[in-house]
Amino acid sequence: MNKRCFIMGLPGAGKTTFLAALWHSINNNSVETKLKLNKIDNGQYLAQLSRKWVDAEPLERTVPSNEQKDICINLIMPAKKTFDLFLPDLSGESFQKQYERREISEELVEYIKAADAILFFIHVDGVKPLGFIPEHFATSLGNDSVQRIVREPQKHDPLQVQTIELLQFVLDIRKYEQTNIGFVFSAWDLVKQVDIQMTPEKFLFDHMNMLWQFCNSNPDILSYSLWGISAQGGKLDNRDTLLEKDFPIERIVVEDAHGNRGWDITLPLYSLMGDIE
Ligand SMILES: Nc1nc2c(ncn2[C@@H]2O[C@H](COP(=O)(O)OP(=O)(O)OP(=O)(O)O)[C@@H](O)[C@H]2O)c(=O)[nH]1
Ligand SMILES: [Mg+2]
Repeated sequence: MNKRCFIMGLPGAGKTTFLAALWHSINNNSVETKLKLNKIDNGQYLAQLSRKWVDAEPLERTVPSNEQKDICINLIMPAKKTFDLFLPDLSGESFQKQYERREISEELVEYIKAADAILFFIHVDGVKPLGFIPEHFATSLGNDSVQRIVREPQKHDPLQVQTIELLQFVLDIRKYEQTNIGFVFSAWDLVKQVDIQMTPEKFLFDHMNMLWQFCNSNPDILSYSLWGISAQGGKLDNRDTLLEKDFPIERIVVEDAHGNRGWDITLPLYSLMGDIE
C-alpha cells in the first residue's frame, strides 16, 4: 500500500526541520508515536538531517539542485498495518517560483496530482500585520521627494496571499477534486512565547483571516486541519537550552487546532492519511 504526502511551503517554512524531527521520532523506540518506522532502503539523507537536529545544529537550506524528491519510508501503524509513505523534501524556491513566475515543472504537477494529502508549512515569523499599500511601497525621505520601493513579492506580499495563490494552483491542477490539507504553523514556540493562550485555530482566524475565509468558503474542494508545531523546540540561538533536555524528543511540541498539546510529530501525518486499509 502506497500513500503520498506532498510537502509544500515557501523558503524557510520549516519543512526540512519537520522531516529531521520526524525521522528521529519514528526511529525512537522509547517513545510512543502513532507511526513508527518499519523499514527504509535509503535513509541516509534523513539520518544525516536527524543527527544535526539532535545536536541542535542549523540545517542547510534545501536548494533546488539538492531537492530530495524520492524520500519513501515504510511506516507501521498501531494495528500493525504497514504502508509506504512518499514525502519529498523540496526547496521553498520551487514554490516561490510557482508564485512569482507562474512556472512549475511537469514533475511537480505529477506529485500534486498523485498526492493523497498535502502538508502546507507556514513559518509564524513570516505572518506580519497587514498595512496600507502606501506604507509598504513609499517612504518619505524627509524632504518632499518620495522614494518608490520596488516590489519584491517574497518580502512584500502577505504570506496569506502567497499561500492562497499556491493553493489555487494545487486545486486547479487537481481539477477541483476534494483535497485534504494540513496546515502546519511552524516555529510555534515563537507564538506561545508571546501569547500562551493562542491556539492554531485562533491564529488562523486572527492573523490570516483571508486564508481562513478561503478555506471556509470552499468546503466542497478543500478540507483542512490545523497544527502548531515546534519541531526544533526554540531558536537555535538558545542551543544550550535546547540541549539541556534529557531526550531531544522532549523539545518537540505538537498542538492540534484547539491547543491540545503533545510531542507526537507523526500525528498530522497519521490524521491526514486517513484510515489505511
Ligand atoms: N524557533 C523555531 N525555529 C524553527 C523551528 N523549526 C524551524 N525553525 C527555523 O526556521 C528556519 C527554516 O527552517 P527549514 O526547516 O530549513 O525550512 P525549509 O522549509 O526546509 O526551507 P527551504 O529549504 O529553504 O525551503 C530555520 O532557521 C530554522 O532554524 C522551530 O520549531 N522553532
Ligand atoms: Mg528545506
